[in-house]
Amino acid sequence: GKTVFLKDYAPTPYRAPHTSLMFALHPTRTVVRATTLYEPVGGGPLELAGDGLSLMAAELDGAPLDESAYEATPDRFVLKAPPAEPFALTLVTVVSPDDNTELMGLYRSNGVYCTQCEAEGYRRITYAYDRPDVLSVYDVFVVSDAEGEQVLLSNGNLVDRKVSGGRLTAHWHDPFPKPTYLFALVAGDLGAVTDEFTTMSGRKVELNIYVERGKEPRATYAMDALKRSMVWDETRFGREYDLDVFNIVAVSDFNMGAMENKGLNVFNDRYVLADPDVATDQDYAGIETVIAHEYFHNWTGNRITCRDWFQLCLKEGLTVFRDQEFTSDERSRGVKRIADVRRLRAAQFPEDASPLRHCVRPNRYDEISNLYTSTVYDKGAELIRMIHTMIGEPRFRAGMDDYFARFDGTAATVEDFIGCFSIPDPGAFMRWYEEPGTPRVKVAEAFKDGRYTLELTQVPAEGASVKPIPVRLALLTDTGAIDPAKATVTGGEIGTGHIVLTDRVTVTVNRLNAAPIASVMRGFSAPVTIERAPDEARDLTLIAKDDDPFTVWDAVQRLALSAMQARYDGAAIDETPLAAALGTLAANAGHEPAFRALALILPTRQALIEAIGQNVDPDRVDTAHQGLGASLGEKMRDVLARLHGAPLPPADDVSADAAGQRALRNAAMQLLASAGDTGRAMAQAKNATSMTDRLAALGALAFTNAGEADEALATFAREYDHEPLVLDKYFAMEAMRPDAEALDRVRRLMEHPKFSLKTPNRVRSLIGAFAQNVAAFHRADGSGYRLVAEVAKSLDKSNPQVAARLLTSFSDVRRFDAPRREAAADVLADVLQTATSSDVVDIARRLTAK
Ligand code: B3K
Ligand code: ZN
Repeated sequence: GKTVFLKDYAPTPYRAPHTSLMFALHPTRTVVRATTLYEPVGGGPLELAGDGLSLMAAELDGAPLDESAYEATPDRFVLKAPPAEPFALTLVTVVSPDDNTELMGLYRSNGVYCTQCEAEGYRRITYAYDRPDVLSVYDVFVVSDAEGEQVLLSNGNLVDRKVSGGRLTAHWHDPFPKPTYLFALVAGDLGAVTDEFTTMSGRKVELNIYVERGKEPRATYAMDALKRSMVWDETRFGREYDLDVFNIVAVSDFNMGAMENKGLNVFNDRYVLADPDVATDQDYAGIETVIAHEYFHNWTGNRITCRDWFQLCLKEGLTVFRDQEFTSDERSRGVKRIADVRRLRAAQFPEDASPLRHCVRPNRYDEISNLYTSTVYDKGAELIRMIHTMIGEPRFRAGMDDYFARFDGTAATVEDFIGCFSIPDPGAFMRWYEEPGTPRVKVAEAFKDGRYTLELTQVPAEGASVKPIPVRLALLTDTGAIDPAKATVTGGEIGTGHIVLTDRVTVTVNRLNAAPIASVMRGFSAPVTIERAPDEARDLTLIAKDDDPFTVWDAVQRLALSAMQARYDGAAIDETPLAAALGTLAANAGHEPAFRALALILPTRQALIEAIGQNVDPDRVDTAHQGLGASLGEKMRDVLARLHGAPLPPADDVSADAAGQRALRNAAMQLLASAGDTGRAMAQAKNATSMTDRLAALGALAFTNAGEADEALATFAREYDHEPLVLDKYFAMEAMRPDAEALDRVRRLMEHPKFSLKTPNRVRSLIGAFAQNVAAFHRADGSGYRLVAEVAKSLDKSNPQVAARLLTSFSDVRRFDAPRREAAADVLADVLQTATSSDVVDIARRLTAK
């Protein structure tokens, strides 16, 4: 691969206003006849991208091209001297879907033909300007000679479907110009759930979700989520769907979650299929989110796309923000915010501090597939959220309306987007996009002679500059929050409900009887680390009195994390006050069950590792984590037992409320199991009526190393041997068990008849989960590193994207001690030396760079 730089961006010398594709489908010899209309803008040679292609024929305006007129290699097609007037270039290529193990371009999953083109998969189908700023109207003819009922799909509206000469042809027309990465085709024998939606202007849209035959009943929740997404985008953003039909197809072999191809979304089936027997509440929530996310891309991504891949966050960060808002409106805003912060802290903050760190809008890349990161998606969404916080919903909505009005039908940039919003200092705000790293905000407080001062200081990440940080703040007293009008603020811009911090802000309040309690960064108003002197009394007060779900939860996290860290340091502190506060919070029926459940979940091992910072001993991390669980479980035994004894909602009630009730019961069960009370988990593992409860019970046994775990898991595996998505849960749980056998167990499971390196879901569930098992992956002898590297090396040949993703687990090795760092460095050096894919080489190179 070659490094691509943002500064080198230049438009193409030809436009491609129309593309006509004809696919004669065949498992190993699919013939693709592509006719593209090119219009000169600048002129000169027409240089198109390919990837492993073989050209069968080339025609210009319908006449065969002389071989001297062009140059064709697997990776490139050049028409040396194109006509000065618009011309039609026809290129015929042959591809083999069955041999496509990379799952990019045209491949088959369980016998179903499907495509994945983002970011650069289209060039594995035919030669093209395979870049997002070249927009084309497509006509696609899908031809199949297979027997039986064949579903033949592409983007847009169906023009015609007919049988002639024993062959079935479907003609699709997509009137909306789109880049190659949004092209899709699906063909095969599939079942469907069908519904209808009437848009706000009264147009009827046919909705179909295609799944493996027999699994149709499992697609009804996805359909419901789709219709709610369509309503929400109309209400919240005024955005209406624009084609006559919206199709979703679920496939079992897919590199990521799902893909927003225009009018034809293709999904990893784990984000479509659900019923309470096989899917957990978390799975339902995941389906709702991903269905919404891909649907929302129709406007943010498809109608307005990206000028180049450096602008990826323009569609991804914005669309994540939109799906977060959807979930907040549909479920609980407070709970959703906490869930998103957990994810950001667990994935993005570590990434932003690792050798893989990059800007939300990077200015260079070696392999675009490796830029689909938590930084682009989740931090990208945080940047949008800060704009929203700073200008408020009405002005945010006006900015979005302006963005849609001005850029519909174009390929835009981050600057185009930012220019639509009336933020105070857009130039300063752009630094959030252009500099990596997590800023820190230091909080210092003083109280003397009735005068309270709060000082906020920004400490930029290494090498980065000061940025505008919206800080939502409340000063709590016994008689309520202090009226902001009574406070004096210096050094920062005051907005509605927030202060914009640049270098330093001081908030002063006079004539007070006692120091207020500062609730800082309410709603997690910016993606920063908050640095505050430890103060147990303050955090206990916040837990008891604050009314912002995030700051309450964060106070719990702070106390639990310092207790855990004290254990790690061998200096356990008195955990009674924390247990008491947590018990009261968890039992408080005035809070939503889902929120109380989140409060009962201990900070992750990852959080402890980050807090320790360097020379981490993974075994002590495990001991500290389990020790705190045992201690809190013991101290809160009565409350927890009552919570676990609460009435169970019906298994088929998958609403957010019911899910919250189950989550609370199960969080209580988990802590009780940590304290040695595994009896209830055993009973629940046997008698559970939902997968949520079943899996929670198994987890309580497995994650506390209960003696009963082996047998309970074996029973589970036998029972669900024919349910791939459940088997994935089984593999993941075995891989995550924090006992000494984890590595051997994973090696054994790699020989399991149902394990396969060909299915990304399976690889992620066994090997990806193993890499999250702190003590096992970071074994002192390096055997955990070798296992993951071995798998990555073998996937480097067959599916480089999945291989590269696995390798990113190595990015926090630098937190561990020298022998581990050296063991990992050896393993990575070997990977770098033997790897052939640009995906793996790029990650290995960055991880080993000095
Ligand atoms: N846009 C796709 C991700 C494509 C990843 C390509 N390697 C899914 C999404 O973000 O909606
Ligand atoms: Zn997306």
